[in-house]
Amino acid sequence: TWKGETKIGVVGVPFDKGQPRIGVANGPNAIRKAGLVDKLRNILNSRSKHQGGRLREHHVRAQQRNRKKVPNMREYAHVACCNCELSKKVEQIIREGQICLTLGGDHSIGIGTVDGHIKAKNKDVCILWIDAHADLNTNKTSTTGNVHGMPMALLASELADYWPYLPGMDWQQPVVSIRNVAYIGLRSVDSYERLVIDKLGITAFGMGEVEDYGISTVVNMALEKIDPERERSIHVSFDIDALDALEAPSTGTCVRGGLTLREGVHAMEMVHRTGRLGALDLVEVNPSIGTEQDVKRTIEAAIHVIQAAFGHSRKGLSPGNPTLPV
Ligand code: HAR
Ligand code: MN
Ligand code: MN
Ligand code: MN
Repeated sequence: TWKGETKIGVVGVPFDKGQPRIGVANGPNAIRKAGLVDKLRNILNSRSKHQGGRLREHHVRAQQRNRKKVPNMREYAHVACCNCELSKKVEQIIREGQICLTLGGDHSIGIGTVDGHIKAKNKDVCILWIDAHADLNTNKTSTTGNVHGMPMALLASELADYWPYLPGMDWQQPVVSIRNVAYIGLRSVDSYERLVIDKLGITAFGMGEVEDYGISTVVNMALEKIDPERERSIHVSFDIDALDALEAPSTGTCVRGGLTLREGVHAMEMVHRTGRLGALDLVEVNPSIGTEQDVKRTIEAAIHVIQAAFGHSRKGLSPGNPTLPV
């Protein structure tokens, strides 16, 4: 059920240092330019008599404040600084009673969004990580040193002992139990990531499971695993590369054979219907990759995913003030 007072805080994070390709920092702007905020306001207005004032816009644009280095973590100091600011922003937004929508930026920003969400909700958070990749490397297992392949490993309490001391990241404690995390859409998993998933028994629905069960059953099974009492605040971290390369070509590491937009939208509609979405990240949209058409298609896909999460209905929305023209 929709509560009239639903509020949204939108945070743009033009951050690209978690991966090597130029352009992903322009993701937030490109998504906003395509009309995201108006579309979200329309959804809010159609759901309530109170018009306006329930969507706020924010930006996190952190400057590197130290030169600390960690082996095999590229641009470590940038990642640490940006996420520190982002965590505080997300925490504040959620404490104010808003659902936090974060626009990336690369997926290294998931460190800060999940951390902020957990701090605001005192740990009672479960995570749906919708991605082609598991993002579960440590600096010892990563073959690239790109931190966008590491956020889940930084967040998981079960992996805390596998990290060295991380200077400037003391604010971030690995407080998420991996038992409260489910993956959907995996199809490009490194060998150490697979080892960790199997050893720890992480709930992971790859494209094979989506094929076997269908997206609806997969989402239900995932939520049943990570939120059996149906009481937790849900954090969805949606990497646009979870979608098939044909649906979302403008992203740094696209992989064929992924989710259709229909499946992505359906998953988000189901999350919306729980009434417990606490935060949504939409990351890795890179407007510098591909043709103009590719970029347009990718941004449209991102917007459809976001709209579904906030209650847009493919069945159509009734007007806010329900009077029939006569
Ligand atoms: N697993 C690879 C690495 O660690 C690739 C990471 C891919 N990038 C992402 N993450 N977009 O979801 O470098
Ligand atoms: Mn630098
Ligand atoms: Mn990712
Ligand atoms: Mn990915």
